[in-house]
Amino acid sequence: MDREPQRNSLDAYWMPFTANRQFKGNPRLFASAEGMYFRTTDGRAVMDGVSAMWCSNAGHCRPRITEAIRTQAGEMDYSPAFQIGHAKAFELANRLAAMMPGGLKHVFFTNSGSESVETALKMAIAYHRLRGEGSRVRLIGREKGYHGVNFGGMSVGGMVANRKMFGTLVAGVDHLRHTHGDPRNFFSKGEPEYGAELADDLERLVQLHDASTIAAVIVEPVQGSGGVIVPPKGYLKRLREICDRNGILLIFDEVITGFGRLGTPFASQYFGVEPDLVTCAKGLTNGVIPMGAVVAQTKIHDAFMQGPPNAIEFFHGYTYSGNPIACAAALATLDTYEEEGLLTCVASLAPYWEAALHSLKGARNVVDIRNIGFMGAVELAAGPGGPAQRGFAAFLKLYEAGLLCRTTGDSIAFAPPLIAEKSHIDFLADTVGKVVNNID
Ligand code: PXG
Repeated sequence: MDREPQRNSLDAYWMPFTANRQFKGNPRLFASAEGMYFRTTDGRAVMDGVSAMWCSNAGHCRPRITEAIRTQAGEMDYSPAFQIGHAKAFELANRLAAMMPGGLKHVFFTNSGSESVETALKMAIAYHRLRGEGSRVRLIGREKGYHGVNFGGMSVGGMVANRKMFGTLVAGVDHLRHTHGDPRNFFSKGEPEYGAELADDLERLVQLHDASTIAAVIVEPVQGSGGVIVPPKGYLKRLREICDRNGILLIFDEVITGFGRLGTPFASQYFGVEPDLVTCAKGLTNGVIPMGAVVAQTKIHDAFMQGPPNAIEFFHGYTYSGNPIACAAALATLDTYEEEGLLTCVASLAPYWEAALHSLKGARNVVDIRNIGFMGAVELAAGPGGPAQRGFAAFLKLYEAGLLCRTTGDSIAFAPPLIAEKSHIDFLADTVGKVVNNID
């Protein structure tokens, strides 16, 4: 049954990353979802242009996943995460490791992208210490990066609004410059030409601090929340080389880019760059049940496996690490991806997606368009009311027009479910064109 909360009952729920007062004055409520569409409480269909929040990669209410959750809930609802195991957690770890390149073979479960990031940062620092390089404690992130909202991720993150209210953050963190905004790269299709040398910022930080103090660099292979910022050609390879030369671990935060978003299982395969640690979440369970994971290179895992056999090797974990219902959902999600070829299908439709998005060049106030795989952003010039006003207006008008997107500042971001067909892409581009042309 669809239930619409009374106006006067909206107050208690303090909504995350939401303009609460605006929302509560004019609520947007979804009641159900299927495939490419949500349905609102007043019965309108809204096409999902952003996999809900970059997570519903296989589309909504996929029967296999729903059924797996139902069955698991009836069979074993919960099992302790520490010192006890259950079969599905091991099966899932094996399946996930098999999807990864090279030596990324060991999986640690979390419940979100934010927790995956904290876990990876802790692994990196502890790894160096275990190898007798305890001075390597510095962490390097990147401007405009998003690594979740916990203290470590917030500290290495580079989105100003997410950081400025929360004090001094974690000490010993530095940032590479972001790669956005070179006018020569505006309207690039896929990876932009210019800016690989921005990776050399890491060399400068090595000069400044000395390599012996730096534990790890964390980057999103493609910055998602920052507004779909695609790395310049050669940038990630260069970062890898600098890390290698200086004994610094490279962490890819694949919370958004994982699970087929670029037409390969992970972005690491797309760019041909193998990191030391990969963080993921979202698409791991198709967004249905909270779950994340960190996948570590064997050398990192093995460095922990020392000391007396009864000793706990890594003092870290969550009550819900490897939760049985989450594992069941993830296994059914991976089955769905495999059966339908969803981890690679984007490769064939990406050119169509690219052309559709770039057809919006010339629409009102559009100053840049970026795309890669099934990700894309249409950036509008800031309006007279200041930054982000026009972006938010676009979000609201697109929603009214039956299309869900996300906005960051004045960039409208898209990441359709991987099941999207040409007709969905056409609707998306058509709707964006009409809406944007009607925003002052
Ligand atoms: N890393 C990356 C790269 C992310 O994109 C997180 C970590 C944190 O994940 P959790 O599960 O803790 O939220 C994210 C999350 C948006 C948007 O539209 C992006 C995220 C979440 C919600 C909205 O930009 N990314």
